[in-house]
Parts: sequence; C-alpha cells; structure tokens
Amino acid sequence: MNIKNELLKRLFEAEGKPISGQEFADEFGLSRTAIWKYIKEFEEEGYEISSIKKKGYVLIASPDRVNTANIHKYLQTTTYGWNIDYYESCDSTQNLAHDAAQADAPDGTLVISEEQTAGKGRLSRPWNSAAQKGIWMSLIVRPSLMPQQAPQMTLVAAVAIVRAIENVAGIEATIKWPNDIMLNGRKITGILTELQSEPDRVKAIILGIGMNVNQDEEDFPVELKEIATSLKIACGKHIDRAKLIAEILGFVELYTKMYEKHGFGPIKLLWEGYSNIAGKRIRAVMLNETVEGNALGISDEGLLELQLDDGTVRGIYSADIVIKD
Ligand code: BTX
Repeated sequence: MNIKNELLKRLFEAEGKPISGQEFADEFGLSRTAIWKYIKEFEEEGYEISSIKKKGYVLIASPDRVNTANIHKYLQTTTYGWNIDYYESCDSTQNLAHDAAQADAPDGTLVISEEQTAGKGRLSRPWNSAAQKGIWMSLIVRPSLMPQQAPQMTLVAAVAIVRAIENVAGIEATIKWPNDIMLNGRKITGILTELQSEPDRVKAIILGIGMNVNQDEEDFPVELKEIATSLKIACGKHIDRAKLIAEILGFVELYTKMYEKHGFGPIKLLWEGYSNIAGKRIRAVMLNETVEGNALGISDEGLLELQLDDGTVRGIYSADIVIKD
C-alpha cells in the first residue's frame, strides 16, 4: 500500500472532519514527523490543509489537477490506472506511452498530462489540448487479442466513454464512427488507437483519448469554434476531470474484459445503441477514394457497412465520414 495515497484518501473520506496525525502514524508504524512531511508535500502540490490543535488535519480544498492522488481517490478498477505517469506538460502522451510500452510498462498503465504541446489525431492531424481544461491521456492495455482485433478497441473505448459521461455529467453523447464522440453535433472526444504487435499477438494497444471537458466557447481556437464543444458548455457546470477519468478507466476495463472473453458481439450491441449512423446517408472520405451510400451499421469486425447506390455493400475500415441527413 502507498501510505501517502492512503493518507490523502482518508482526508478526502473524512469530508471536512479532522484526521488525527497521531492515530494515523500509530496505525502505520510511522513517526508524527513523517505524517507532517506528507502534509507539507500535499500543500506543495496545491492541496489546502488546515491543522487543528489536538484534533488533526482537515482537507479544505484540492487542486483541479488530474494527478495520481486525485484519480486514485475515485478509482475502482482491478488493474487499469493504478500505475500512472503524470505530466504538467508534454508533447504528446501518445508518444510517451509508446516509449513506456516498449519499456515493458504494465497492463493498464496510464500516461496523462495537464497539457499537450503537440497532441495528435489520426494521420498526424493536430489535436488541441489546452492546459487543465481537458483530459489528454493514453492508456496502455495488453489484452489477449489478435492484431486484427485491435481496431475494434476504438469502439470499446467509445462505448466506455459515453457510459462514463452519462454517469458523471448526466448527459447522453453519441458515437460517430469510427472514433469521435459528439454532443449537439460537435466533437467532444477523439480516440486514437495504436498498436504494438508481433505477427500473431498484440503486445500493447495504446488508447489515446482526448476529451474537451471544462473549456468555455472562447477557449477554442477559431478553426475549432464551429466543430468542437466541451462537457462544460453542454451541461453548464464544471466537471471533476479526475472523477471522469476514473469512471472511463472503469468502463474501459469492464468492456475490454468483455471483448476478450465474449468477442465483439456484446460490444457491437452496446455501440449500436449509442451511435448515430444507422440508416443515415453517409459520405466516407478515405485516403484514395470517396464513396457515398446508406449506412447499414457496423459489421462483426467493427467495419462500417455502406450500401452504395448500385446496391453493393462496402465494408470500410477507416474514413472520415460526413452524415448527410
Ligand atoms: P482525428 O484525426 O479524428 O481528429 C483530428 C481533427 O479534430 C483535427 O484535424 C481538428 O479538425 C479536430 N480537433 C483538433 N483538436 C480538437 C479538439 N480539442 N476538440 C475537437 N476537435 C478537435 C482524433 O483524431 C483523435 C484524437 C486523439 C487525441 C489524444 S489526446 C491524448 C493522446 N495524445 C495524443 O497526442 N493524441 C491522443
């Protein structure tokens, strides 16, 4: 057990009542000075703690940070998110997660940053990642899947994210195939799934998740004003990012296990319930080709199935789609 985290957890759970430094020290066989040092460290990290004579320590306020302590306060997973690499700023959590995965970071390791200076989307497109406003994180997972099953992890993550948003913000978002989560027709989340693999097995999947959480309209650069939104704009209140992250990790763990055990069928059912494409007329822009047709849904492999105007059905692996009606 990490004693510093345990102390912070007790301070949170006491909900404004004092925690006795002496009792905590006795319980863990530590000196009072060791406890006092932890309290000083918390204060340096931005927590506001008051010390009441003969009673103990009271947590008054915690910083709006997605650091390890704040996430662990809410985390209820078995594995995912217990190992965290936290940064105030970095170029891209995706790059750092690739390095960590190559250096054998354990299953469920989370790389997270308050800000990204070179956040990226698919095809190296830029991903706007303003400091302390969103969730910019990459989760390293090592499921027992074949490499060809990896792209479906985007859909696993999408369902997990929609469920987490529902629980924490009380609003229902929709999934736009393959990797966007939308609110009121605008993008709040993008998912970037990347793979490290051997010919016949997945070594690691890096699930990059970028979510706009507490931005106001004026926080978005001009080129995103018409296409992006945040949870705060949609539901009118500031959202606790750490709580939302813990919730996302919980659902990603649950659905990844489900996918490993029972295949894509149950995930597909959940996904269809949240997606906005079935029956719609869609233009799919791929690297070398653009096609248009009516969306039938997704296949058992997670491909978008489009019925073209000549009646043929095309399975599409990856594209930017435009929903036409
Ligand atoms: P995508 O290629 O589907 O979307 C990228 C496009 O989305 C951009 O070209 C731009 O139009 C738009 N966009 C950029 N920033 C935002 C934003 N903040 N909100 C809404 N729309 C935006 C989507 O790629 C996958 C994004 C994954 C980002 C995560 S963040 C953590 C991890 N680290 C990293 O570098 N990438 C991932």
